[in-house]
Amino acid sequence: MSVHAAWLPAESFVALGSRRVLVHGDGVDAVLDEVTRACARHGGRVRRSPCGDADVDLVLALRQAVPLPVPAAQAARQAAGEPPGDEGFVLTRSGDVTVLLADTPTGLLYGLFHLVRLGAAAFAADRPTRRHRPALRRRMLDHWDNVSVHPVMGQVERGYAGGSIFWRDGAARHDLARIREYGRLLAAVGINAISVNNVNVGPVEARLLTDRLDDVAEIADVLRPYGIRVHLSVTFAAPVVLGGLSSADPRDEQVRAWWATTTRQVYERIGDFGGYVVKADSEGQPGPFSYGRSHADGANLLAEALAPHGGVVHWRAFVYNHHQDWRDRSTDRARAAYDHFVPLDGDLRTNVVLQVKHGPVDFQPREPVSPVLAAMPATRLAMELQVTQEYTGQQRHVCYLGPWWSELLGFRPWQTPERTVADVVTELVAVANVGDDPFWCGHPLAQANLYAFGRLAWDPRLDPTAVLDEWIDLTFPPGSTGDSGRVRATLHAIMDDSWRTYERYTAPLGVGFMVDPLRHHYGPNVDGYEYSRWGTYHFADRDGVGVDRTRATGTGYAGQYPPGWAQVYESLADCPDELLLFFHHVPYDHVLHSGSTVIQHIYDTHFTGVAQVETMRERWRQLAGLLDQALFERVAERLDEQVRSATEWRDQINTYFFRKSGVPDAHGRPIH
Ligand code: GCW
Repeated sequence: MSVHAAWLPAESFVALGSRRVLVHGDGVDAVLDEVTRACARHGGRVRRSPCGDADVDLVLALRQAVPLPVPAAQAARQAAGEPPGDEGFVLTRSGDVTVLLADTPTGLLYGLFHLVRLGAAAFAADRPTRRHRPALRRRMLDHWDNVSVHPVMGQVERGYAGGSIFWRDGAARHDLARIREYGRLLAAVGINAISVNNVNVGPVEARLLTDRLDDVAEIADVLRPYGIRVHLSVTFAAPVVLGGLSSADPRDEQVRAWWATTTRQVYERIGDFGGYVVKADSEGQPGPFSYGRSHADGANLLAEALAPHGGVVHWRAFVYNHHQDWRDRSTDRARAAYDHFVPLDGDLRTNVVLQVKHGPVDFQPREPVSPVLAAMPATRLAMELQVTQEYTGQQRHVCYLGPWWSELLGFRPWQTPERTVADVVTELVAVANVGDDPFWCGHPLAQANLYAFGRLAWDPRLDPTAVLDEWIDLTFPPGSTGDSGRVRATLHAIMDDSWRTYERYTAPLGVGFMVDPLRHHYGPNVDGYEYSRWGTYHFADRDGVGVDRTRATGTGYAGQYPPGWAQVYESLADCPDELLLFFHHVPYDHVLHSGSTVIQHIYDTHFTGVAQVETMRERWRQLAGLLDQALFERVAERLDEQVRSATEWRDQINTYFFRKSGVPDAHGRPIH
């Protein structure tokens, strides 16, 4: 089967491809290529200027390429004001011509994909002038792809979409056509950076930095026209592993010289290389602690090597003790990133980006926002999201994450209206969810998560339901379905609330985990991590459940927030229901704001969650015959699994808590 077109099917280019289009400026090959293909397919005509500008419907022009075609020159005068900038564009009308102006080829390409999203509306006579530019400067995907197949984690760590599009069995795949298609999809949602290998860097992967650099350069060459810069995950021990030095101590002159030389060589090969991504002193990866140095020493070492070339180091804040003793109630994994990094605020070079997971633990479907994001004003921060659905159904469950990310981005750490998380971070990074699966993501509907990530990174204030609507319209355009109105309504009914549905049938009230360690975090295992070394406990006993993270009687984690939230989370009365068990250990008969007790809430949400998944499946089945058959079947098959898995979650969680508490369900439903 050929690779699915995702949100760029040929039909989505009808409005553009049926017009007379003039492209103006140099270095705009990617734009020209899109327009040429669209026009060839839909009967339009493309011209390269200068060629006279009579009889055009659309001009796509670089502003500085003077003389501009007449409609573009007029439009430029009309739309004078703030320049679009490196990645922005202006869309306007000049007489009966639609004009797109940008300062760079990438800006023009982003504008072109905006036109595709607008469809016929881009050519409406009364279209107002609008300027567009991304809110965040870097919008990045981290691939956790291994070059060699890892004996436990496979080709892609936490990958649920087949193999890697870059690597297979220890070598580069050289499937440049596929990488190019990927570049188009990413550019269409505004993603401008990717790292091409796992943050857990094995011996083969380490060599991408040196003797395997050509493989990275090849990917960079293919993605460059799409405005995407390539980054590399490197091992902190590289000077030892690759350079033959006896140490990787950041204060050692030889180590610094090794990084400087190696980095210079990278830039000689890839002039616009983005920089390094580093997971250090985390889950077994080497780091500065081995040499008694701080993470500022470690990050600055790499930043110093990258600085002369304009590169950045993404230094991950995911540092915690993964050999914890469950008997020790004073250590709290949630505290770790703050405890390690906040004291370093101001000590990191300006080309260090501290990459902070959105929550304090590990990409759970519900966690509070990491307090690190509000505590490092002198540091460049990126928030890290997980598009790959490690803890949200592994692309076997429908779980549209747009609403969750939108909540996180809109969180107000100081409770003042002005500053949200989106205003504090300079970047958004996410763990990618694609593989060599024909539908890119295993679950065709998981494409919406990748789409939404890009769109929200471009503009965090977008309404996630509207973003989903965009995705539906592009992916299932009228010509491709039997009844696009019905398809759209059904997809909204299935997906809009699917993240909350997932939350309902999994771990309750923000307590997290309860996933099965043996099945790679898939499916329930309530005590699977309870006596482990990983620091993710729920402490359920016969009287109650939850983690006391208050200052008064618990681990003190609640005190890591600015005063307003610190108080809210500290207080049993004020703590939001959805995070109650993240912050408090409470008895089963504790009454929530919703009016329900904790135990009854657990039963109710688990019964409701499964019923909702059954309804999703039913709704999907009603689309039979209206969609591409292979896509229809793939989703149908995954919904069967979602029903099975959600039922398993419901029964295990309900039974577990019934056995612990002895409290029956108020409605007498079956609990095993
Ligand atoms: O969520 C955990 C995953 C690991 C991952 C780690 C991380 C790449 O289970 O597979 O390792 O997070 O973010 O580094």
